[in-house]
Amino acid sequence: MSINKTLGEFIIEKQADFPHATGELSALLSAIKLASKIVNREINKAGLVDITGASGVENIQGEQQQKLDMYANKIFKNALIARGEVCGIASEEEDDYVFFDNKNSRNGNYVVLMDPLDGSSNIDVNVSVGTIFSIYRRISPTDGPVAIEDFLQVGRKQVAAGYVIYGSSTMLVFTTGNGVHGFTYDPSIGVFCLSHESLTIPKTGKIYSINEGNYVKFPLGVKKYLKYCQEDDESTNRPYTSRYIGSLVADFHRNLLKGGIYIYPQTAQAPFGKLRLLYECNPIAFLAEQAGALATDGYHPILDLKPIELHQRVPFFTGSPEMMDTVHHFMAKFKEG
Ligand code: AHM
Ligand code: MG
Repeated sequence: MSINKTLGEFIIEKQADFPHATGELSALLSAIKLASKIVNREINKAGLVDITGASGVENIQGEQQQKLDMYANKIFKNALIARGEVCGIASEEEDDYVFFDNKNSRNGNYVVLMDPLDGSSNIDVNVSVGTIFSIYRRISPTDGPVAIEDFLQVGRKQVAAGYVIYGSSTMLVFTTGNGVHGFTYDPSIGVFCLSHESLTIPKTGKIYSINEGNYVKFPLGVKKYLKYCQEDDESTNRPYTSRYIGSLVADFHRNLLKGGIYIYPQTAQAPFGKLRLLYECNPIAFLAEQAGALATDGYHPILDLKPIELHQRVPFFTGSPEMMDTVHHFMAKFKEG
């Protein structure tokens, strides 16, 4: 039996490739690794103990927080506070950004933005969920408090990003701007092992992922593209297959491995779509581009959008480059308004 490199070993080995190789980013990634193991343990108990279901609390966006949303937020926050490299976080589950105003953390060089448990409404029915994280270097002076500008940096400034998928197996997939690498968790020894080095998305695929229940509200370009996906054409492998889990991390992960496209578009009722630019789209877009995929709002690269507020939403299109070229063609041709 071969023994794979562990995530810890990989991080140390690649430390010199990191944009600022002081060891701080390695320590920060270790904190994320630890928190994800704890969250994984709790998710695995869902159904046995009273940790599923709504907490009775709404987040700032008016959505019901699940008990596990709040638990995961606390675990990731505590793991990051404990290390000292991170001076503050912004989270889908927090109303505002949080300054880690303690001796250990306040001078930290990094901020972390996260969706601690994405797709959490899937937990009650034992479907995959994920954690998404995004790491930036702080731009405010280290002798003062962290500032909103630290969190509203353009996505291209990310120094690392990744996700944990709590699925049939648990995986941590991340990039520091030198490719995308995936590690599968071996629960028997409590270690993430390198299983998918230098992941690249197939240039095209057969899968489209979108919540088709919203079809009548979609922009014309998306409707036309969906019809294109469903038409017969042997030369382009159509009709495509529709696959939608409703858990961004799981839908993206499958498409990354198999080739495909994921779309969460704007509608007349939700002109910016549903997904959050800072906690979901930017980190996934960084991974996507590093894996040879594209990620846009239907027109512009996600990583070039200048954020204007923490909980900002944005239409999200990501996937195999040839499929993305085609959807861009439809979006431009049938642009409304
Ligand atoms: P959440 O952050 O509240 O869990 O919502 C994000 C999730 C994504 O994981 C998923 O892609 C999307 O919401 C599904 O939304 P819908 O049920 O509208 O298709
Ligand atoms: Mg989410």
